[in-house]
Amino acid sequence: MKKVVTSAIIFIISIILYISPVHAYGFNLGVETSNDVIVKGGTLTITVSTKNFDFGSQGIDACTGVIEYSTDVFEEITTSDIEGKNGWTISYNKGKILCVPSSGYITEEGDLFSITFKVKDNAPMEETQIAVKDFLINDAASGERITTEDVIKKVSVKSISSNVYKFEGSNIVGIKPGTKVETFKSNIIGTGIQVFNQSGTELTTGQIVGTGMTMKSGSETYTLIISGDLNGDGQVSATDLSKIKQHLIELRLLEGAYLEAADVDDDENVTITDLSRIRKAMFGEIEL
Ligand SMILES: [Ca+2]
Ligand SMILES: [Ca+2]
Repeated sequence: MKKVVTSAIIFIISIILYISPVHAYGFNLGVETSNDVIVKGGTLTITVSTKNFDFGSQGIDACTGVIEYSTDVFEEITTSDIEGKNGWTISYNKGKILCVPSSGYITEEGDLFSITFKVKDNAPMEETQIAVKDFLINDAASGERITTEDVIKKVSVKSISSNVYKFEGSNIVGIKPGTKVETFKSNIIGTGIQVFNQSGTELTTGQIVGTGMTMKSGSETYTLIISGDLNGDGQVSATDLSKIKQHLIELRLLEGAYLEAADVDDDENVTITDLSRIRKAMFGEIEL
């Protein structure tokens, strides 16, 4: 009888242990880059952070990981290129990174560190990637080491860039209506910049850049997108309002650069909200 009771108790304890929820700690890595496009001789800063932070009562007190990058594209990074954030101190050697709090424990998600990469003067013009891999965080209370998925960020090496405009694939966006060609060129970092209109004629000083025009630098060609300019004259007027109306009722659909230019609120769709903003820009109530 005693044996049966003992067996029953062991069985019940086993069941309780089995169904008890075991708390699983976890986090995700966030990796933000300062640019999608990098230029030879320029810099790129990446910031690594924790997201969806779920750890024990004491928080975390150490993390480690590996930074992988192309030494064809970037100069080798050293400790002086890495800045600890939010109380983290950083040790680094040959891709291995170690983070320890300068004091106490870290109990909230946030930035861990940033790294400034220097792009080599002779970097090949191609897409490259920076990977943050094999990341482990120590849960201070339990001593459990928690891992997460690797993060890979891709950036393209080009001969040109801009602090004012954005490069999206082969498009340049963020150009304000009414921008003269000389102003546009002064906002581009690079040499040998030429701008051509939709018929292929080079623009001269004083002329205004329009949607669908192209910028050339060496062998690279980009299409200009001027927000709200749907007919390519570089201004926002009744013609552009008419164009978006025709698009919305599917009478005459906008395509390519002109479709991009119509999405003035940048939500990936052309809607009556975009029409509203183009109308307000026409009246001078807002700037696109
Ligand atoms: Ca226009
Ligand atoms: Ca839109």
